[in-house]
Amino acid sequence: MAAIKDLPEEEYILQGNAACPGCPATIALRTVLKALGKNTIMTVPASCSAVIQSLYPKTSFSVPTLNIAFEAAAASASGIEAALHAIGKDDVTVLAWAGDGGSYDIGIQALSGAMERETNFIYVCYNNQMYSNTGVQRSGATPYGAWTTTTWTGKKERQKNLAEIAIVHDIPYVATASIAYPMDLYRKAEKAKRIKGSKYLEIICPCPPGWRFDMSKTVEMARLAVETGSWLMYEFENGKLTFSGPSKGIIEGTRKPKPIEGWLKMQGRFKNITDEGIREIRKELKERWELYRKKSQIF
Ligand SMILES: Cc1ncc(C[n+]2csc(CCOP(=O)(O)OP(=O)(O)O)c2C)c(N)n1
Ligand code: SF4
Repeated sequence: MAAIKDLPEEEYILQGNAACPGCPATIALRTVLKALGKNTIMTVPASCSAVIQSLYPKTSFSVPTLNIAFEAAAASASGIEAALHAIGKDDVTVLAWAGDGGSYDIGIQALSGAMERETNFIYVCYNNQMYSNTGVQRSGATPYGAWTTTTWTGKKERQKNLAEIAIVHDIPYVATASIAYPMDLYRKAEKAKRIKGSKYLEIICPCPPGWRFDMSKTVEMARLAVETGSWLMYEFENGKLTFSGPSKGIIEGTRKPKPIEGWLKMQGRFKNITDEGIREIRKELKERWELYRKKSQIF
C-alpha cells in the first residue's frame, strides 16, 4: 500500500470522542485499528485512551473494549487470549493499548509476564513521554531535561528503553513507529497481526498540552522527533534489526539529523533547558545512535 488514501475506509474511532484537538494517541489508534480490522478485542488501562472513549454509556470505539486497572493491560490480554482459545476462537486479534506510564512503569511486570508466557497478542505503548491523563507527571519515558509537574526544573535522569526490554524477552516482533509516518505504522501493525506470539509496538505520540505546543503541530512534532534522530523507527524480527524512514539514513550515516535545539525550542516543556542540558541531550542521542549502529552490524 503506497499512500494514505489507500488505507481502509473503515473507521473504528467514531466521531464525538473526548480527545483533545490534535491528540496523537487518537491518530495512532485510528491507524492501528485500520490495520487490525474489526475482529479485534482491545484492553485499555487507566490513561487518556480510557477517557477518549467518551462518557459511559456511550463509546467512540467500535471494537469490543475492556477498561481495566492501570497495571493490568498485558495480564488482561493474556486472560482474553486464553478465553478465546478455550472457546475455539483463534481468529481474533487481542490488542493491549497502553500509555507509557501504564507500560514503562506500572504495567512493566504484567507486560514481562505476558511476553514470557508467549501470549498471542499485540501490545502497543503509545508513548507521549508522560502521564497525560492526570495532568503531566514524569514517567520512565520522559526525556532528560523535560519539565513535568513532578520535574519542575527538568528531569534529571535519562529515559529507559522499553522496546529494548521487549527484545530481550525473545518475542517474534518488536517495532517502533511515529504517527507522522502512517504508512510505516500501518505496515508494522498489519505485520504484527500476521505473526503468532507476543508482539510489541511503540509509537511516539507528541501531546500538545503536555509537551506545550500548539495543537495544529502534532504531526510536525512527530516528524521532527524522527528527523532529529530523537526517535528511531525500527523493526526487530527473526533476530534482524532494520530501520525505516529517516532513521535508516541516520543510523547508516547517509543522512544528517536535523539539529535538536530547534525541535526542543518548539516545546514549552524545554523552555528552561540550559546549554549544558542541550549538550547532555546531544550526548545521549549520539550514544544511542552509536549503540544501534553496532547492533545493526551484529544483528
Ligand atoms: C493504581 C493507579 N494509580 C494511579 C492512577 C491514576 N491514573 C489514571 S491514568 C494515569 C496516567 C496514565 O499515564 P499513561 O499511562 O502515560 O497514559 P496517558 O495518560 O499519557 O495516556 C494515572 C496516574 C490509577 N488509575 N491507578
Ligand atoms: S492530553 Fe495528550 S494524549 Fe491525552 S487526550 Fe489530550 S492530546 Fe491526547
